[in-house]
Amino acid sequence: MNNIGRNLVNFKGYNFRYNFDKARIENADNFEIREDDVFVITYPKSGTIWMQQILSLIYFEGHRNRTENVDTIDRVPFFEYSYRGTDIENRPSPRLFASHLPYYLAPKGLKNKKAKVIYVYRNPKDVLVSMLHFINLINPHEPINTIEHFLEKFLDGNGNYDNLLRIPASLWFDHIRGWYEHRHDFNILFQMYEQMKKDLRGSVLQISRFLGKELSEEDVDDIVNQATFENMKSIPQANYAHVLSQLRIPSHKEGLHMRKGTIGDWKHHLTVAQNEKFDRMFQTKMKDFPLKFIWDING
Ligand code: PPS
Repeated sequence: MNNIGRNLVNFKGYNFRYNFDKARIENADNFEIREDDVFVITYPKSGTIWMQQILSLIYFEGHRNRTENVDTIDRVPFFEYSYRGTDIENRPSPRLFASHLPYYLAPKGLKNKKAKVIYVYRNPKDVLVSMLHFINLINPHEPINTIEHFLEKFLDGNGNYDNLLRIPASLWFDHIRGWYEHRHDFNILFQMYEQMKKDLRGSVLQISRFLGKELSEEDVDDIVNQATFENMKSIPQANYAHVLSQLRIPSHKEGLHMRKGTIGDWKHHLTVAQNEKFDRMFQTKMKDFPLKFIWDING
């Protein structure tokens, strides 16, 4: 029996997994931010692991040329979850972090605008489908969530996720709007998942420019090569395989985090009526929102 699907804890308006580091969130404003810290911020299922891998490859030569056998999660640990007991405070610089936190829970020091934030976003229909699969896989003993039920919850204007669904997050609309509307408080790059999928090389160059990292052509080739879905799926250090075994998730579920990695899988799951319902809510909630979304592979 694994623990990953256990109850959520709602704390300060956000649904954390039961094992979140409460003290860290309570004291986030006192967490000392260094100028060269980098935070990858995502709503779950939007490309977190992918960006963790890209940052590891950009920052660590040993990761790039595969001479070091360090898991990506140890290079870019979560801020609010301590899966591996990493002492994130005292790690040597540059410190890289991953986090699903909403903007209002982020450490205040990030607003000094020197440390960098990369916000990865993905079209929310694919986020929904990815999350539904994930939740049903990690909670094998629970009744399976149907897409109808899940859709209703995903679109729930109050953000009242019930515990059965176990979504370790708040409302998708609030998460992205919150970060975007407060973007001027941060030194932040908004990076679209679909753009990375369509042009990984261009995206790597954009990300490294933002980070002020100069890379040779050869470095970029290595990064792009090791950040493809197929390669990440086959590299245990890159795909959380060790974390899953630590959490006692059976090995056949190792595809859990690396499922399909495509754009537009929602088309295989949402009915026309469900899609229209989604679109109605999207139009209401995202009215006047300037970031564009790519909904299918030809988009
Ligand atoms: S989590 O659990 O919140 O950290 O999940 P997250 O990493 O944010 O999202 C998982 C989805 O990202 C896909 N993924 C990728 N897509 C394309 N290329 C690469 N390299 C890649 N790495 C991860 C992963 O397959 C999940 O999406 P789905 O749609 O479920 O396949």
